[in-house]
Amino acid sequence: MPSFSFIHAADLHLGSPFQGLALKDAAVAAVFVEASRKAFSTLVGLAIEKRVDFFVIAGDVYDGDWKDNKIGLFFNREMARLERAGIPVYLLRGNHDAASVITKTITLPLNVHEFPTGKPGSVRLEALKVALHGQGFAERSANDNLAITYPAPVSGWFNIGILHTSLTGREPHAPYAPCSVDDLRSRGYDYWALGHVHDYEVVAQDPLVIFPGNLQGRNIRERGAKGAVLVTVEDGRIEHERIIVDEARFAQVDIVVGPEDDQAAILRHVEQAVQPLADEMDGRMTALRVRLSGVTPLHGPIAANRQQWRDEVEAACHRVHEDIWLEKLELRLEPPSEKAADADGALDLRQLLAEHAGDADISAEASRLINEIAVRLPGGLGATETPLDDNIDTLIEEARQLLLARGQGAG
Ligand SMILES: [Mn+2]
Repeated sequence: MPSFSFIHAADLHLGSPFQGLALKDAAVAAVFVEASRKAFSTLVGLAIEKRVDFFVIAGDVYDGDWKDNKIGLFFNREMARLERAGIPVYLLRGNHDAASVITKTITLPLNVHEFPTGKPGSVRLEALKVALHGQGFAERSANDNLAITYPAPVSGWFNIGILHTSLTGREPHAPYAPCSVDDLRSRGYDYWALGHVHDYEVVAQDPLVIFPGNLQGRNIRERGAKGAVLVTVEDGRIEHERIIVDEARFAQVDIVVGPEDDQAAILRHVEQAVQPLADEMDGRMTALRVRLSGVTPLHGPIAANRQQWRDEVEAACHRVHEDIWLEKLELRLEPPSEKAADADGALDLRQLLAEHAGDADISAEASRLINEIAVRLPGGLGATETPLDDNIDTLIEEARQLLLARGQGAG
């Protein structure tokens, strides 16, 4: 069997809105806005440099329908770079760029092969003895098990299955094209190039089943290094290696504040917690969420002076590295318990709030209100799956903190 190598990427989400809303600095925000495209250009450059034999994209090239042709023009330009380098591209549509979702088109170069959406299709690369099998999404939701309808392997060849799927479920990703690893195994292929899940994961070894994750984190839920996978096959032996291409990064540190910590001590904790990030960011701009938890008498003053504390925490980050920017200061602090403070029968706000923590009705009502507000926000934010950069529990917790701080102030 001939030796060859290929890139396995997925979930480019070109055109995705940037969700680091708390990043106030326009120059910093601009880096993140451009990051998804830069990351893809970097990957294309590496594919050319490493002279890979072909390039696979397992769905969600686009985040959704294009506002205009800008995104299509960008993708065409990158595909044309690969064409001039003699590298064919095999891709399919995922839930975000399903055939029914994307209404605009730009003619792509002839090196780009798209798998059909109605049924699985196969491509044979005679010279390499490689067969690729794939089926794209016709609609945004694909509820059928697509994998089990994939064709039998080409005997004696290296067979690659390409599929956009959540497998048996990968929270918080929507359950599309559900299937088990055994379903994949039943096809008798050598490699499964999956897409949809945004975290890198080697799901199985025999055969290799891999989610490369997305190329670039787009919000605080997509933290850490991002990239694609370089697969090399030599004498029938498969090696795989992560290729990190993200341009900017999201990260989070959790800091537990002690009751005796004053402001200077808390900021020192921040600097200590941030140092390891600075050591591994490797020139990338980092948007950092700092979460403060623990019991402190400063609970009230911090919540009441949130902006000042936010800026002090960002200043502490900059003392460690000039390119670490605060995405958000998340407060989960608790005041020290006040014994018998409410013995006179006054409303115990804290206890009342604690009783309703995690209440499903409150979550549902909050979700409804947020969605109502989100669709009125400018910039098309309401069109995305998650209008705010936080989950409901975090938002409710913040509301609770604010209420408690005000309650303290009034008392
Ligand atoms: Mn997807």
